[in-house]
Amino acid sequence: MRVDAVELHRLAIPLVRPFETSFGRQTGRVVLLVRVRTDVGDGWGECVAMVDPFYSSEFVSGCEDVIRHYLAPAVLAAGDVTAESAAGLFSFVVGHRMAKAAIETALLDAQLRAAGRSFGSYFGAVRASVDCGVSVGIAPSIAQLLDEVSGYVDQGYRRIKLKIKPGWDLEPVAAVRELLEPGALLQVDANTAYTLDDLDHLRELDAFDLLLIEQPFVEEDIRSHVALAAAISTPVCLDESIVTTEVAIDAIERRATSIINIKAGRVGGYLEAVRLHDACLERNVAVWCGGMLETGIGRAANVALAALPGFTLPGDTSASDRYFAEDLTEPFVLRDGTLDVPTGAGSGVTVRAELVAAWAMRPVETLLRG
Ligand code: NPQ
Ligand code: MG
Repeated sequence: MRVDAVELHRLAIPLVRPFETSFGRQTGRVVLLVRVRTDVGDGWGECVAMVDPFYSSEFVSGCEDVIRHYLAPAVLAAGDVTAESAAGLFSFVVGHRMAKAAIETALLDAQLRAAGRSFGSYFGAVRASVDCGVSVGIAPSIAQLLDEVSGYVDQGYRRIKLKIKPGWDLEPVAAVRELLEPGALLQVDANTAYTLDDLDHLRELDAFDLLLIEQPFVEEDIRSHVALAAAISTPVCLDESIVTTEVAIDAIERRATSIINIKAGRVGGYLEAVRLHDACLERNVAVWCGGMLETGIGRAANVALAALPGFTLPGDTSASDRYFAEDLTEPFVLRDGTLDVPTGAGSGVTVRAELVAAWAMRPVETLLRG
């Protein structure tokens, strides 16, 4: 297809409740959307970067700049573009995977809409619905945490993930484990808040029969994850560290991780996410689909990805109302702890133009051909 324009939309969307992690407290979601306008129709992509570089080095303004000055000009200058050719077109830019993923996803949406094919069909989905978990932020008190978790259990979520940090770990985990039914799926995510000096402390989590502990140490520190995995019985799962399929294979072979959180944005797009899934499946490493507080645009693609055969654990693919009172698309609604994989062409969801306009932080920036 020929890309005639790339649009950058920066939106601010209210959250139903603040979301606190070891790296900070979010009260709203600032999100960058990319729309491509092509000779076969339009496509949308959602950039998962946060407004600040706290989860990863990427952030909204950086992504906008990279798309504006490098990625969009590359796509606009190329005669014939496909989602499959995007990674090659972008390879002259080092890193910036979240920015690359957003524009590649927009291209894939346009291309599949034109072909009448869904993301799920294209990725290789084997399920019509996916098991959903929920990520629960650090709360002001244990009582408030239990209140929030009870609400999610009542809604039917099939797995609870607690955000932890030093000073908020054993106590909340013990309290939630006690609250849940025997055998309920429970896991924790540290977002890099610990160091290997905390090894003896982290070993105490073994008492709670957790599914996994996610990313205790910094992104680049594979060695400490190897040491922890050898010293505790709780499986170690990497999130932030996994930036490509090759890095994942290295981490698996070194036994730094035995379960992987797949986020398409973090690895440069859904095509790479499918490759990563395939590499894990081949090595018998269970994977699950992460979440980045996506609107319905990104959520639709995540749910389609989570329908692949290797996604054997419930993901952070929560319902729209976990984060937003109103979603940018038709809402994703939990049914018996699952979300349906969209079947319509492309992402299968429709972007609500009135909300894109209402939540816009600035005028749309349109990058044109020639
Ligand atoms: C994780 N997500 O798995 C991330 C962290 C995270 C659902 O736990 C704005 C944008 C706020 C992205 C807060 C979940 C965010 C964000 C947390 C990502 O580590
Ligand atoms: Mg995580």
